[in-house]
Amino acid sequence: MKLKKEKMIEMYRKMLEIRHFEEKAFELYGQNLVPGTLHLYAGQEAVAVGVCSNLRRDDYITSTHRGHGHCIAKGAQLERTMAEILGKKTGYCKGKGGSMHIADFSVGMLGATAVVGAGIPIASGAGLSIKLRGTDQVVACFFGEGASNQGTFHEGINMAAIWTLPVVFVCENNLYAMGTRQSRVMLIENVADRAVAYGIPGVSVDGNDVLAVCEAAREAIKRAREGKGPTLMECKTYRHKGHSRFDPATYRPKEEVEEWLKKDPVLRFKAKLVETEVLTEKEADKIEQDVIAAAEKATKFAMDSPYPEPEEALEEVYA
Ligand SMILES: Cc1ncc(C[n+]2csc(CCOP(=O)(O)OP(=O)(O)O)c2C)c(N)n1
Repeated sequence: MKLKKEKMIEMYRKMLEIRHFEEKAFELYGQNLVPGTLHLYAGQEAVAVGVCSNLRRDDYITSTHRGHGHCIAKGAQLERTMAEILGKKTGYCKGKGGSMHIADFSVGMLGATAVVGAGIPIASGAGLSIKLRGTDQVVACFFGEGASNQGTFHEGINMAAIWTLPVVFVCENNLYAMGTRQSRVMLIENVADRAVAYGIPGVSVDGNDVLAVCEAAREAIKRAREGKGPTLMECKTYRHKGHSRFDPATYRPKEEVEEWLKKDPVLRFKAKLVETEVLTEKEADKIEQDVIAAAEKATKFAMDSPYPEPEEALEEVYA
């Protein structure tokens, strides 16, 4: 696949944005400034960016409890995303959603959800709405391999398959659902193999290679946009940190963690861009410095923003 230089640089910038944004959020969590918890996305950036780089602004995504990376990849602003994580009034959901329930309809981000697997039927519902309205939008639905053992996976994908809905189901297989290793709860290695049960294509890719993810997603999204129905795409990846902020992840062998850290998707893409002379080392570093400054600016915006007033607690809350 031949991508334009500008496109690859943009993808690199987005991956860095997610990484550095999260490092700031992690720091703020340590200072007790983040209400609730925070599920880190570091290590999985190539999935969100590889998929979303093929999407239009009016396409949709659904996300998980690990939601801010998807949100940023789909085009959400760092400022309002950070404000939401800090529970501030200027956040996308006026501080009422936090990291696990963040949504930004203006960029087609239909929402993160704390309920594992809950985004899958929502994605199929959005796909049905596209079909009924007769537009050529598509939906990318992100979820983990743990979620693929939920009933919603079967129901949501089967429905999308029989109704030929324009949905790309993106399983981020990071090997662990909290502390449970995939091999303890699944007898198959590739979640993508489950596609055969629904009569749809299944594809498994290196989820730490943003170009591989981008290429596989491009095919699947093209297929969906042309009205040919859903694809189940599995991206093999790894989270660098524990399940959520305070999980030391001692259930993972040290050697395994070290092996995966060597495959860091951000560093790998940087090396590729330098090696193929898309960027010089110096240009790549300049982009990173700019992104660090943007993450600092977003943090300042969020810190300076007010909390919602107590009397606003029930406003705009659906019941
Ligand atoms: C329906 C439901 N069951 C259990 C939980 C508790 N829980 C939160 S995250 C998680 C693991 C999810 O694993 P996976 O889908 O692989 O996503 P990952 O965390 O690896 O990104 C579990 C079991 C939940 N939030 N919702």
